[in-house]
Amino acid sequence: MARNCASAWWCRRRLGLEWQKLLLTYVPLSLLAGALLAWAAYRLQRSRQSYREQLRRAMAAGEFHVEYQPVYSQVTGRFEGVEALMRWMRPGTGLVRPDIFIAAAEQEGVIIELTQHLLGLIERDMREWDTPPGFHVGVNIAPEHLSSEDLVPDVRAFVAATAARQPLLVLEITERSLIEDSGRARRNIDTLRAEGVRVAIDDFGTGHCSLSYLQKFPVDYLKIDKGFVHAIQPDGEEAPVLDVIIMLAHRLGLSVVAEGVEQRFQFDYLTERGVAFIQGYLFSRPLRSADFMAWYAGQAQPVVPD
Ligand code: G
Ligand code: G
Ligand code: MN
Repeated sequence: MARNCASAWWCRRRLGLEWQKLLLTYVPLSLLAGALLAWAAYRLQRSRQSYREQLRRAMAAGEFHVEYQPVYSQVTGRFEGVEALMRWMRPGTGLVRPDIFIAAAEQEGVIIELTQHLLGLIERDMREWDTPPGFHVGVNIAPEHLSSEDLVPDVRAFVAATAARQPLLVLEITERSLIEDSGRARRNIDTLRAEGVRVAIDDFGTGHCSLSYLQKFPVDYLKIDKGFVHAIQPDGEEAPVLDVIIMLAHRLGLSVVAEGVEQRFQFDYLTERGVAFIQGYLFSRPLRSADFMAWYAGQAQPVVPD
């Protein structure tokens, strides 16, 4: 090196310039690498954070809201209730599908907490409503909650908190709840029905066949899954499985709620067969509380869909 350097001073200066060049190239690069590493570590930690913690954090952060889908009574020609459907708007991700986060909450043992959170959100929303006494409010209850010690106090707290509106609470339970019951679910249902709460079997016909359970369990409504409604043909051809379910429900003294009704011909088919309640996009999608209130205010007169 000494041979290339004209003087010691020049040599030192050359060396300094080399270092400067190195620093200018590698410092930003290493900073970038560090940032990337930190981001990767954050992502890893977030994905390792259990779903349970993520759900709890989301509840605390207020990321859940409720949408309400109106239910039409063909007996009165009015909207006599809603089904409450939970929604998770996750920052950075968007809307998480409820079947995914509900299933995760069930697996991770937080479905009871999540449903308690839901009940609190409904209570808050209902303070703004002006629905008449007896307005149906359907809430989906998971099997674990139904057969827990929490259900009766949770429901009583909800009824007390919404006493100003006097809603008729409808617990929507699945066929799975009936099959897995060890006795407590039945006792909970008996207790709550005696206090004026009603029970609906949700998504009927999609789970395991529970005809024998239907006879043993005291329930009030049977909600026909939208799959059967979508089997109705526009030409009026018969849908035999649907017809049998409707007849069975009526023989058992249950009112029928049809879900997923999108078309007028489906509405006609169902009402001709005495289906009392209709829910679906034909009338309305699930709406946020404020949108539901505005929509409901416009429904003062009985309606018949075109
Ligand atoms: O609204 P929709 O597609 O988005 O709901 C999908 C499924 O998630 C439905 O089967 C519905 O029963 C279920 N679901 C929606 N909200 C709740 C809730 O609050 N609790 C439970 N247990 N299920 C819910
Ligand atoms: O709890 P349950 O599985 O019944 O929830 C009802 C589901 O059906 C929700 O996911 C809701 O968004 C959806 N839904 C409501 N009305 C309609 C409809 O008219 N058509 C279809 N395809 N889905 C509907
Ligand atoms: Mn439901």
